[in-house]
Amino acid sequence: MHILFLNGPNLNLLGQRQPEIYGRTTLADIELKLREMAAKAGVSVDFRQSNHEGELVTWVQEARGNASVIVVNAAAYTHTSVALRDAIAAAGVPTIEIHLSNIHAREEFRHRSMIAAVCRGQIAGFGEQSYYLGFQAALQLTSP
Ligand code: CA2
Repeated sequence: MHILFLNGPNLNLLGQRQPEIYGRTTLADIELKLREMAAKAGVSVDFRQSNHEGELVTWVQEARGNASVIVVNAAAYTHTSVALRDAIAAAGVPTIEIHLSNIHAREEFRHRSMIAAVCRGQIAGFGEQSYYLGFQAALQLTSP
């Protein structure tokens, strides 16, 4: 079983800017912890970040036949990207949407997710734990 984690724009700044909103943990810290969890569970993970919408779309396309589940924090593209939504819908790979913050408790423009309707579910508001809950959900989706 292979789980693909995708991270959208500016998440490379995690832990370095705006800690009052997004915490002090870096994306590298989260990746390390996920790799430990994956090793214990006997699954493989790929963990990627891009500031470019097209690159994220390409990675979703390439997941078809290669990943069992996608866990995605699309960051700002969550609220804008029809391209990402179409790619997720076309890939046919079960996809879990995650967010560090509770997007529904923030500015109105963050309440709408363009990708929610083509994802299996959404986890939002638990800080870095959203990633670990996303991992657990991915395991559940593929267990018989
Ligand atoms: O809560 C989340 O995980 C978000 O996906 C994060 C996005 C935001 O646009 C979404 O509405 C919700 C922002 C990611 C940028 O992360 C930063 C981290 C540190 C410093 C600056 C940006």
